[in-house]
Amino acid sequence: MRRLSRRRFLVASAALGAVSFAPPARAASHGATTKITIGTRTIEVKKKAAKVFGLMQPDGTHGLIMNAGERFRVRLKNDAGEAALIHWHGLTPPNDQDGVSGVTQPALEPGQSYEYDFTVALPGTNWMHSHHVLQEQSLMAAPLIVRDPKDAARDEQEVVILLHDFTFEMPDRILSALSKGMSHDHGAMAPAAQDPHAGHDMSNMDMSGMDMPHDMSQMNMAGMDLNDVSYDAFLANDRTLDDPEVVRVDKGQRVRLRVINAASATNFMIDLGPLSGSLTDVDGRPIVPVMGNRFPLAIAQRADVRFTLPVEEGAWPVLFQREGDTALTGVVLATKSGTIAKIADQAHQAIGAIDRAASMLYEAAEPLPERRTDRELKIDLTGSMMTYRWGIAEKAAIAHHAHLMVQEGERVEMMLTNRTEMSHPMHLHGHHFQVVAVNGSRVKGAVRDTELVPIGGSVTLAFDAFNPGKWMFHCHNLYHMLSGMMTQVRYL
Ligand SMILES: [Cu+2]
Repeated sequence: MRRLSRRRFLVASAALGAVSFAPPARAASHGATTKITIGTRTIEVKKKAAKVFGLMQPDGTHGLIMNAGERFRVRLKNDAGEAALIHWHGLTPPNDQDGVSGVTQPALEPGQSYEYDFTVALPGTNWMHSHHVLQEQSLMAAPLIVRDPKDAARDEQEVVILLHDFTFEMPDRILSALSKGMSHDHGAMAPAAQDPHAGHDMSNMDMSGMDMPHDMSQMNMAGMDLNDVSYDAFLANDRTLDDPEVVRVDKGQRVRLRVINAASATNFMIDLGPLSGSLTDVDGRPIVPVMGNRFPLAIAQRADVRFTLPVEEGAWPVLFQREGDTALTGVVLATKSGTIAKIADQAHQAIGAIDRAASMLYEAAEPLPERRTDRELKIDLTGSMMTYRWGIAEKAAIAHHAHLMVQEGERVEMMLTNRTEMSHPMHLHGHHFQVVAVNGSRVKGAVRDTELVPIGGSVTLAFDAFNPGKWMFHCHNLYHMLSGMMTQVRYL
């Protein structure tokens, strides 16, 4: 999106209200149609105005909160001023309501609307986001919370946190720089003197002062690449730690965090600081709870973390640290007279790869039923930073980029082997899968919809083919996806 001048910001602000991340007191009433408008809005990032997208209800609610068992009745209107389409990440709708432009529906042209109507059986912390060009990078994403009606009886304060990586750069320039700059062999690359975004020389590691889309500071010398893109800020509910959201809580309050990693290309580590909590759900599905104060959260994944606050006045930051970096974002939970200290937006120490954390060994609380596997797909994740061409290759496939074929009613297992030097958060639309093997060892892993396949590792995902259609299966790093790491699971 374009950078706005201060003057334009003031004009735009007059017309646009701030969105609200606070959950409404009650979920949308059963059966009513909810209007969601794809629009633009202006936020302030590090004291500069930024025009970004939003997914707003008429009352300013960002995204949607509903109850499991209700129908998802939404009228989606496009007022973004450009073609757009929204995917309901974590829901399992009929294929033609999945919101993937060019695959399940044409993108909405400006001024057009679509109606969606299907039953949502399962509760979960989900989200909605553009599945059209690079709009997700410009914050076309919002929470989609499906509450379990049984949880209404819990005395628990819900705190929804949507994370983003933010850049003032145009996303299409980032993508073109990544593909252009990396389109040479390692040794043959020369820095493009005229355009700092056009390319860079891997042999010259001193990038200080240059605004590089490919963040060389994140390169690990061991050949492991944790971050591709330089960002200007990391946002929690649209704000940085210079001016974080302060969530008012009571002493001794029970809290449920619903954390959504809506970043385009950034994995985070959740850091509860002195608090410790119980991770109860990943991608909206329950696991055998894991206690801790640091939990990894890959791109597009969600985490529900529950804890009880101390019985005293105070303020507790909930922080998110960028993988391979010191950068932090977060919100502050504070009692009425809790003193809120200034929080630095950089940690003392960088963290390493989050794919080395134990997330692959979570255990499903509601596993898939036991049954024999009908179809095994052996799939390589391919590509490199050098060429910036990424791919998904099934070993048995005749043609490169062939779709993955399944038959309705089958239990399918996809064994993903990562042949690249980056981890990849792989997302299957329309289904939940279970992690059933890690590096060849069988596990009773989490049921979820996005799994981080580690560098040099393999992960096997099982799912039941109950939902016919053409379903996207892709890396949720936006730049990897648009550089080839996407295919479809198609029903024969
Ligand atoms: Cu990827």
